[in-house]
Amino acid sequence: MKTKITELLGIEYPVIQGAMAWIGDGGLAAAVSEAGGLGIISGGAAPAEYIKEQIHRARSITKKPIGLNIMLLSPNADDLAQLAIDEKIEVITTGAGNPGKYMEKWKAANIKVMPVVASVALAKRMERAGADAVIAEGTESGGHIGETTTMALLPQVVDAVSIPVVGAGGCADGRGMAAMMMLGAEGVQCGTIFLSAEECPISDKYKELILKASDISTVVTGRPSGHPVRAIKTPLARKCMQLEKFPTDASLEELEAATAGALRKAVQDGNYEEGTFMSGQIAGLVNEKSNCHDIVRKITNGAEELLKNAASRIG
Ligand code: TUI
Repeated sequence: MKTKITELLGIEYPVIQGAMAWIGDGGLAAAVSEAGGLGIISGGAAPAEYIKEQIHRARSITKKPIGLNIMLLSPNADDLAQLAIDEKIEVITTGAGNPGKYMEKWKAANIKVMPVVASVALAKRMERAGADAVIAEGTESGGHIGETTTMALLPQVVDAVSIPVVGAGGCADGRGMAAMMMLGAEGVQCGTIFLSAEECPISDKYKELILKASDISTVVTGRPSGHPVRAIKTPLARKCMQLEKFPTDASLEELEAATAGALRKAVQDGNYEEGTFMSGQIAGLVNEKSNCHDIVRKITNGAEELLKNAASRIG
């Protein structure tokens, strides 16, 4: 499948694995890249030394391009920004902020840069700053999110910039990919579907919650703190919802204490009571265990068939 994104990144299928903190390690990223998509090692809040190990791990598994996501709220963002250059990472994606201050040195190092944006304004700013593409991420996504849906955001970003746009938020199969391409996307970024991959290093409990999820299983918490996060409705998410109803200094402090380290508790320990199990709204469509190769093929084959036969829908 050839699009502006496969050409730009030198990959076979325009399917990018969404960054997932504590989850997107060298093993998962290498499996997605080896399948012909683009695997993304997820910096999260991890120290540079750990991420360097994951890059080396991925390089030992695949010769194909690998991406690194830099979560801009991380205290280690500066270190990871330099690590990507030192380790000759092919592609950088960013999240949760504006990576403008790093753009010049990344471009000088010949790295392809694709910031994740949740608004038209940031997409335009990123194009002016020299981004090679943008990833327009709708509020259907898991983790830290913006306010606008993929259906509304994607075509508006496509109209606002001249660089290629990748769609994200709500895509787990060929229908989602075909829909995003009809809205003008040159590729898709998927996170939640990769939680069902055997190469994905999450606890059994996390996997079970995703496979059992329905259309209404996720909730958004964290709005009062300015960092809304979508995750499965578990005991901790319910507690956050309760505390957020009447935000006070004391309840916000309690929230911060309860959510600190909660993603790690979900990913590594499978702690149902105290974990934050980040997930997109499309989890209801993720019903079986799979692997990265089959996931990438199923999404792209499905989209290809739908797009090729699209004319017959109105015949
Ligand atoms: O970044 C993400 N998803 C994430 S980051 C993350 S780790 C985290 N956990 C708890 C709280 C905060 C972070 C988990 N999931 N997606 C990309 C994304 N970027 N979504 C929204 C944004 C965003 C929001 C505001 C980007 C820029 C922005 O404003 C920047 C500016 O200066 O205008």
